[in-house]
Amino acid sequence: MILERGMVETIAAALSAHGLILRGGFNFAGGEGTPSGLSGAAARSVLLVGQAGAAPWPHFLRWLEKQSQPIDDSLDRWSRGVIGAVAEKFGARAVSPSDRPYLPFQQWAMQAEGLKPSPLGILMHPQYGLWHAYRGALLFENEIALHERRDVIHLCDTCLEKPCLKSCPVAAYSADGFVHETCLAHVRGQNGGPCRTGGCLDRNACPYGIDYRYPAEVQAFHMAAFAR
Ligand code: B12
Repeated sequence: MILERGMVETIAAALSAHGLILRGGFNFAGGEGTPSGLSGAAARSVLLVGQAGAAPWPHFLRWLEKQSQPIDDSLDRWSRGVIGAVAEKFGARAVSPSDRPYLPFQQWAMQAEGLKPSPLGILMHPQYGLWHAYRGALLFENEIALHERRDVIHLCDTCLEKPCLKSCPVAAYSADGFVHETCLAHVRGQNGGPCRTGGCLDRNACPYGIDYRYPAEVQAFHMAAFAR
């Protein structure tokens, strides 16, 4: 049985009630590395769930305010709850970017939306720039009827200045990749205040997707989780 487009649209509507969006999907070619679906058999397709800008943030905060005790990994917990409920309704298995062993979310996103990595490792989106993320995925044991994927302009190819590689005081991102320890030591240290309160300076230096840039409060939340 094929998962019809109408069903995909219904799933998208259910997610949008929480500020989440469908980030495309694809049918697995099969073979090694194919994750399992709800019954344990190999999944035939995946729909990625994520966010553009900080759209889920007010929904998440409303949920957080109702919790009687502090919650570890609260955004993950909220995402698992919301996406898990949608998965249950539509007969899918929900997975999270934080599940271990890590699932290849960025590779899936490249396949689903035709995105490519920016010099920071974060995928560059033609509209959202670097201000988007993945909160989960729905794995189905049916194939999905999907629109043909359109070619996507990779904005980093036309960006000559590359301010994203020039704004970090400790050059944690360079042509050689991301040096996690250097970034972490700086963010946690005496001079890391601007990163802690306003987010990664390199990411904020990107000229694309400005309208989707996460507010400082949201960036501080993610940075605190990163630096914990
Ligand atoms: C482990 C991890 C990290 C580690 C990377 C350590 C390492 N060198 O491997 C650390 C802790 C450094 C990290 C940091 C960040 N991460 Co991270 N991370 C992950 C995670 C959970 C697993 C990656 C993985 O191993 N996947 C398994 C492999 C098989 O899958 P893959 O698709 O092939 O993985 C690719 C990525 O790992 C990528 N990669 C390797 N190193 C790094 C480093 C960075 C900074 C990024 C963004 C990607 C990246 O290259 C792989 C090859 O394609 C993913 C979620 C996921 N499940 O993929 C998020 C993920 C890649 N991270 C993400 C983000 C946004 C970040 C941050 C920029 C922001 C944040 N969350 O705080 C920070 C950077 C800090 C800063 N300066 O702001 C997003 C990227 C979204 C996007 N738009 O592309 C993801 C997809 C999580 C999400 N919920 O959306 N991350």
